Amino acid sequence: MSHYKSNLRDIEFNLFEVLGRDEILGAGPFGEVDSDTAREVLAEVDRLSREDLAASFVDSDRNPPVFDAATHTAPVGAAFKASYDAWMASEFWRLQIREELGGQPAPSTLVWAIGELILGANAPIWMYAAGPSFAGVVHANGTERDKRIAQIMVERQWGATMVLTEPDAGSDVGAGRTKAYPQEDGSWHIEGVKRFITSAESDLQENIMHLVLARPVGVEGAGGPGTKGLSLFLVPKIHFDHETGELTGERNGVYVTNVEHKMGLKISNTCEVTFGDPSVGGGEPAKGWLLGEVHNGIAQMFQVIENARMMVGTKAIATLSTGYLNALDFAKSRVQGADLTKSGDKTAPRVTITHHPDVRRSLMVQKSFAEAMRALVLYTATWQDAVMIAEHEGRKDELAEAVNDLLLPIVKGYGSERSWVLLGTESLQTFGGSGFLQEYPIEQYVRDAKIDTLYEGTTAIQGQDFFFRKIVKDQGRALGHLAGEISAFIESEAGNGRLKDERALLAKALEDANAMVGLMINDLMSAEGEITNIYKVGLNTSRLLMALGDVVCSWLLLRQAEVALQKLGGDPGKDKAFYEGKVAAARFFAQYNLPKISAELAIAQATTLDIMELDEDAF
Ligand code: ST9
Ligand code: FAD
Repeated sequence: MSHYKSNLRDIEFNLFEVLGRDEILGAGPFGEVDSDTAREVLAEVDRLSREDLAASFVDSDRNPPVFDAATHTAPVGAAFKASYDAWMASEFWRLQIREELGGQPAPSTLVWAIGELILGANAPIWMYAAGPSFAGVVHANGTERDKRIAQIMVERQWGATMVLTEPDAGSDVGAGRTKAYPQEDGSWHIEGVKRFITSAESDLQENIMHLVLARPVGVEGAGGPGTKGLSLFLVPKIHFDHETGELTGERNGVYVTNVEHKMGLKISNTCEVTFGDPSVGGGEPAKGWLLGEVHNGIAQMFQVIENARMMVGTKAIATLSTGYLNALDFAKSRVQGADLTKSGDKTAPRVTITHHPDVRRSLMVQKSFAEAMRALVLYTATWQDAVMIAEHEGRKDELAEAVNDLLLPIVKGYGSERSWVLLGTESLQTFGGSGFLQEYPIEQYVRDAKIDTLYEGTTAIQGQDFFFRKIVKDQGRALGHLAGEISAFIESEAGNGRLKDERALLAKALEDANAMVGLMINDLMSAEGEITNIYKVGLNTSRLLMALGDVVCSWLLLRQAEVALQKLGGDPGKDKAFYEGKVAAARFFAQYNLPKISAELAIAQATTLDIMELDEDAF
């Protein structure tokens, strides 16, 4: 048995009993993937994840790749390679790929359901295997030349990277200094050093395509300051024939010059990459090709980033889910202490720790958050399904695009923060001292999940993106729509009287969260007169992200409870305990989390500029 404990029953409950995905499967853009196929795929990916992919999880941590500075290589090791090969051989990765690139498109909801299984079992497999998905962005934005390159990337299953970060340009991508010089043959020479680049080296693929942000030099109308002056270049590790895809064997001047030693996720190579340095490798120039022959790098890169932010949130949530299920198993068998009602009797029988109120509280915290955030991922993906269906029908679903955009920082920022914290404070804690040991997977989960609050934009960046871009710039349209859906649920008879108290809690929480948005918009407007008032907004952006995350998650769980109550009213058969668990989790989440939003509002209302005015020496 591997470390990974999946929850396929809950995934299927979301997809088919709550989100009605049967209705879109087997039709429109998803003609080749009907409901039965989707269920078969889920069952097989579930097995594959628990067995073949999870098999190398521990070895990948204990035997991480070793960087060889002489050859600029960092091979991943046989155990991980076997897991990676098993995933690629399954061909299920094609469900994320456009048809014209050899894919068999499935709804995003199914893709992220599968994503949870892979990411929970062994996340770096998904990352190293992302080359064909990157090819989708190359294809969508490319010239005929680039479209052919995209096909080659899929046909030959190359790896790919997203190359933004530099030593002095992390959150502030626009501070990047890597340059691109135009060449007479239409190519570009890239010069600079990037750092922290995921999957920039391994022995898993014959070639790696780097998608690099660099600032063009000497080109009118391009290369200015900030992110808008960045362009996106396709820079292969090894040169190849752009028609046939055959490697020429000629090395491009892009070399990995270091691989970081990390707290976790060690098999995922995090690389310093040096471009066009005459003293590195064979001193070759780093040749690149401008994607789409247009200088629109940051917007093109954000197509990758949006997908990667969804991936990071899903990874974190998947880890919390398996963390919880491991903790639950342990708690059911660990005998310690007497039942609290018999604590005065020193001869009372010892009980399993699931009998202790504080352990029950902790298990329900884990269960309710893991299931709420799974619902959040899959609900977000329903908006992506709508975007895909609209595209297929030759229209644009602007509402679906905007609501998806609004939800992404919640998936990434809220999802990673809640998961990382709960894995430590609850899942690991359930094991007592044993949780600290490498004998159990939780300590690795904690180490592997911490990165999720950091990369793809830290939580602070997610909070700012959420408020300034997804609420203010959008003029509150997507938020208004979402709040409208939640209000409709509150005012409905959902639960037939049995969710009345929880709907009242949700109503108050929504009101408080709306008041927080209003307060921050007032602070923002007042900054036109007194610029430092914008600090008040900045002091509350992460708070708002977390508060609205709680509201949305509670609403999604209560929707699930409504469905579960209906099922319990009939003959639930063997699913009785499952549905009772759904109702219990929804009630618990609302009762234990929503009242705290009033306190968060009070804190936001009391925001002053005190800490902004404090001298740095006083910290
Ligand atoms: C990283 C990788 O950390 C970690 C794991 C890698 C694993 C890789 C493998 C898996 C990936 C799979 C991907 C496959 C791809 C498949 C695709 C399939 C379809 N939304 O506000 P402004 C744009 S990588 C959309 O002025 P600043 C927009 O064009 C490193 N677009 O920003 C905008 O123009 P406009 C990750 C957005 O002040 C323009 O940017 N690093 C969004 O100049 C300028 O916007 C980070 O994430 C958005 N939310 O720059 C950096 N936001 O307004 C974090 C901006 O005209 N830092 N744009 O539309 C930030 O995000 C900063 O806020 C900043 C600020 C850089 C955007
Ligand atoms: P900084 O930007 O220096 O941030 C330091 C702290 O200051 C953070 O707490 C941050 O929230 C805060 N902060 C910074 N600016 C602001 C602000 N304006 N407002 C409020 N708070 C702020 N990058 C790639 O391009 N490609 C990759 O494949 C990739 N993979 C990675 C893999 C790993 C394992 C790691 C560790 C990083 C990876 N990154 C990658 C880089 C990653 O995206 C950055 O580390 C991240 O964006 C943060 O940048 P930074 O580390 O420079 O921190």
